[in-house]
Amino acid sequence: MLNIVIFGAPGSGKGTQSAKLVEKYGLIHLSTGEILRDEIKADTELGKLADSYMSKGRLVPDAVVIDILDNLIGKYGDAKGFIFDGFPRTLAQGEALGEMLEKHEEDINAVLCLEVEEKELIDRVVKRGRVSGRDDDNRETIESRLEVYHIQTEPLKEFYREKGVLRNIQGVGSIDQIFGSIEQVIDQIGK
Ligand code: B4P
Repeated sequence: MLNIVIFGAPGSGKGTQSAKLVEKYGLIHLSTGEILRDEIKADTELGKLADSYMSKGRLVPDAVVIDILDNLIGKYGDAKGFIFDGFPRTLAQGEALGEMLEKHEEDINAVLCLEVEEKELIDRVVKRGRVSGRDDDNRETIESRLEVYHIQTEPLKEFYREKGVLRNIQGVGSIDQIFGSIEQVIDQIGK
């Protein structure tokens, strides 16, 4: 299996590059953001809980997202591999992902860290907010999402650097240029 984590601040292009990875490598795309937004749309109990955090730019509790992922990984036993998009977002989620994959004798092959400066992130998310209808795509919420990212999510870079799987990707440029850098990393893994 080829297991990739696509990592970066909100608006760094994780969802955008994941779509290209699915097309080229046939991996299963697991986006916790998308899964939670679907629950909100369907007005489920989980959706109501998620919305109370997401609309404020906060993270949904670890136990909730870990449980969702654990169930999904088990369902795709014959997959070529996974793209974990927006998960893990805390050290506890990072530890949990390692344990989930270990149960299936799998591991993370690469963590692709999309590097984009803060001003560009804010511009992208505010621009997306004009068409996405997402409650969390506005200037005020993006500022708290970025703060949450720096405090709760960024420590994962060191966690994965120590494991030797972190790969920095320049996340500014055309979508195809960025994908070209990602392809190079995957070719080096040689899976
Ligand atoms: P996500 O859905 O993961 O939202 P994101 O970080 O904003 O998305 P992404 O980086 O994928 O941006 P995109 O490609 O669309 O999470 C939303 C919320 O869900 C979180 O804030 C949290 O509350 C909750 N959540 C999700 N996972 C969780 C977890 N594991 N634990 C707890 N809570 C969780 O790109 C952004 C924009 O930039 C797009 O409009 C795109 O068109 C544009 N763009 C992309 N690449 C570009 C490029 N190269 N140049 C110019 N524009 C580009």
